[in-house]
Amino acid sequence: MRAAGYTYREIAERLNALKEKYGPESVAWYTGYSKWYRAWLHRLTHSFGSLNYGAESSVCHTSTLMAWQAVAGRPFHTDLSHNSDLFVGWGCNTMVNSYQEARAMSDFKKRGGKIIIVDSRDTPTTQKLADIHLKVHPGTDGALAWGLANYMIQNGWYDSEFVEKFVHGFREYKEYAETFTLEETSRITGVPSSLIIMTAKMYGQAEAVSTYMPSAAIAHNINGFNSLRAIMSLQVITGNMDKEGGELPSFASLCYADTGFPTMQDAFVDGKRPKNCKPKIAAGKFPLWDVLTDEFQVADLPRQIHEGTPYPIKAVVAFGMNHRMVPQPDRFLAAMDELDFFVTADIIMTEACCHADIVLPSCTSMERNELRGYGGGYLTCTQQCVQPLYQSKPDTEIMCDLSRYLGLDDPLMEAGYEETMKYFISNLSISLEELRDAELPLKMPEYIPYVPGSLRKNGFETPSGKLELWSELIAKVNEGREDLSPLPVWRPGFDEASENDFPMTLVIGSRLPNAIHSRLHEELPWPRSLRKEPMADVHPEDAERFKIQEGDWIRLSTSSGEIKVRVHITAAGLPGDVYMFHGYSEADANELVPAEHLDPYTGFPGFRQVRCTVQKVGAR
Ligand SMILES: Nc1nc2c(c(=O)[nH]1)N[C@H]1C(S)=C(S)[C@@H](COP(=O)(O)OP(=O)(O)OC[C@H]3O[C@@H](n4cnc5c(=O)[nH]c(N)nc54)[C@H](O)[C@@H]3O)O[C@H]1N2
Ligand SMILES: Nc1nc2c(c(=O)[nH]1)N[C@H]1C(S)=C(S)[C@@H](COP(=O)(O)OP(=O)(O)OC[C@H]3O[C@@H](n4cnc5c(=O)[nH]c(N)nc54)[C@H](O)[C@@H]3O)O[C@H]1N2
Ligand SMILES: [Mo]
Repeated sequence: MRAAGYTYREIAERLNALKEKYGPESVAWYTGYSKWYRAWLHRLTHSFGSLNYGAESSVCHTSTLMAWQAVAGRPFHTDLSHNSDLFVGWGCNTMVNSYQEARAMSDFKKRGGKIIIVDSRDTPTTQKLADIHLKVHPGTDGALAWGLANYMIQNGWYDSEFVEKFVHGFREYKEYAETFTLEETSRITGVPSSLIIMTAKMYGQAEAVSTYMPSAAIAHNINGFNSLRAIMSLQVITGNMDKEGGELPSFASLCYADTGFPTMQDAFVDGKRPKNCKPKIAAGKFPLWDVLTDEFQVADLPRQIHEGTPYPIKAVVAFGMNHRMVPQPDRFLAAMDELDFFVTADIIMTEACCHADIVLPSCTSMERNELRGYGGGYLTCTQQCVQPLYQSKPDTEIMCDLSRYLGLDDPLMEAGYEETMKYFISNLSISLEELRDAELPLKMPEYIPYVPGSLRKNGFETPSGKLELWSELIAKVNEGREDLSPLPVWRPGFDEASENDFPMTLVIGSRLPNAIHSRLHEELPWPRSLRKEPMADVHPEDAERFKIQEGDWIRLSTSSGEIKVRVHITAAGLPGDVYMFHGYSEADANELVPAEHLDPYTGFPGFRQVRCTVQKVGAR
C-alpha cells in the first residue's frame, strides 16, 4: 500500500485553507541535504503560488557561490587535471571530507605540483599533502588574503596587464590592502611573516594557480563571505581567472552539475514561477542573499514563524529536515511546534518527524530512479534495485501526487515523475528509454565544452563587465543601509560575549571521517563506535591550564548555553581553540551558537568562531 489518498487529501485541504486565509506565502517549503529532487520541490512551491522555497543550502555552499557571483558574475571552479604549478587549499581537509578531491591533489603532487594548505589544524591532508601549511587562527583567512595581496602588490608579484584589462576596483583594493602589513597580518592570523613572504612569492610567481574554496569551513563565520571574496581576489589580481590551470566558470545545468549540455531544468522551475508575490522569508534582513539566490534564508524562519512579521508563516512542508543542523536547534523545533501545520517526508523517523502533524515515508536511492549528469557531457538514469518498500515513494512522486491533490493546475507535475523526467531531457537527442537501457552514463551529442578565455573576450557577467574587487552589486544593495561593503573588508568574527568570561574559541563542525552530519553517528553503531561519545578536542596547553585530562567530562559553555562532553586532548589545533562536531542529540554544540551570530551578507551562521570556556565536571 502506498501513501494513502486520505493522507494527501488532508494535507491538501489544510494547506489550501491556509493559503485561502493567509496567502500562499504562509506555507514554507524546505529541503535538507538531498539534492536530486530539488527542482521538483521548487516547481511545487511556485505552482502553489509563492517563492518560499528554502534548503539546507542556507548553511552550505551558497556563500561560496555568492562570493564568486559578486567577484566574477558566476561561480568558478578549479579543475586539478589541468596543469597548474601551485594549488592553494583554503580550509582544505579533503582526505576526510572529499576523497575524490584528495586523490586529484595527490596525483597533482605526484606530477610535481606544489601544495599550500591554509587550515587552523594539522590534518591528514596537511600532513600528507602540504608543502606549506599555514596554520591560521579560525576566522582569519580574510586577513591572510589581504596580507598576501599587500605583499604581492608591493613586490610586483601580480599580473598588472590582466588587472588593467579585466579588473574593476584595483585602486580601492590596493589602498585597503596596505593596512595589512606583514606584522599586522602575522599578529591577526598567527602565521609567521616568513611563511607569508614565502607563500606570496610562490603565489605571485607561479604560471597558474588553482585553489580549493570550501563550502563550509570559511563560510561558517560572520565574516565568511568577505573572507571568501578576499581569497578569490587573489586569483583575480594574479590573472588566474578564466584560464586553464586556474579558475574556470561553472554552468550548472542538472542538479548543481556542470554537465556541459543544456537541460530543461530551468524551464521546469521557471515554468510556474508566480508573479507579484510577497518577498521571500528574510529578504529584507539579507538583501544580498535575496538578490543572488532563488531560495529563502532559513536563518530567519523561526523568528518569522514566532513573530508573524513581515507576514505570517503557518505551515512548513519539509523533505528531509534535520533541525540539529542550524544554530539553536531547540528553538528551531519549537517554531515547528508553533505552526498550524507541519508535514515532513523522510527516509527514517527522525526527531523532527516526531514533531510533525503528518510524516510521509520517502524511499531511498536504492528504490528509485534518478537522472544524473556529470562533467564532460555525461548523463545517466540510475536504476532502482527494488521497488519502494512498504508505503514509501520517491520524493518526486510524492511531490507530483501533492500537486494533483492540491489542484494546482500543473498538468506536467500531475502526469507523474516519469513524465517530468522526460520533460527534463526533452531538448536532448536521447530518450529516457535509451538512457535506461545503457549500462553506463552516455555522452550527450549536445555537449559543448567551455572554451577558456570566452568570458575575457565577451565580458564577465558583473555590473562593470569586469572582475570586481570592488563590488558594484553590493554597493547598490547597500544603498540606504550601512552593513555591507563593496570591498571584502576583514573584521574579527567573534560573537558579542565577553572575552573575560569566554576566553576560548569554539569551532563547531570540522568533519570527522566517521560522521556525515547526524546521519552516520547518531543511530549507526559501527561508525558511532569510532567516537562513542560527543567529544571536544582541546589543546594540551589549555588542558593543563584548566586541569583537564584525556577522557574527563567537561562543561563546554558559551553565552548561549552549555553542554557536557568528554575531552580529547590533541595538539592538532592551536592553543585557545576547541573543536567539536555538530548534530549529537545528547550534547548538541549548535545550541551554543547565538541565534543572531550571522553573516549579514549571506545569513550563514558563525559556527566556526564562538567565544567559549571549559570547566572540568568529572573524571573519566
Ligand atoms: N555547527 C555546524 N553545523 C552545521 C555544519 C557545520 O559545519 N557546523 N555544516 C552544515 C552543512 S555544510 C550542512 S550541508 C548541513 C546539513 O544539514 P542537513 O541536510 O539538515 O543534514 P542531514 O543530517 O544530512 O539531514 C538530512 C535529512 O534528510 C533525510 N534524508 C536523506 N535522504 C533523503 C531522501 O532521499 N529523501 C528525504 N525526504 N529525506 C532524506 C535524512 O534522514 C535527514 O533527516 O549541516 C550544517 N550544519
Ligand atoms: N566525513 C564527512 N565528509 C563530509 C561531510 C561530513 O559531514 N562528514 N559533509 C560534507 C559537506 S555537507 C560539506 S559542506 C563539506 C564541508 O567541507 P569543508 O567546508 O571543507 O569543511 P570541514 O571539513 O569542516 O573543514 C575543513 C578544514 O577547515 C579547517 N578550519 C576550520 N575553521 C577554519 C578557518 O576558519 N580557517 C581555515 N583556513 N580552516 C578552518 C578545519 O580544521 C578542517 O580541517 O564536507 C562534506 N564531506
Ligand atoms: Mo554541506
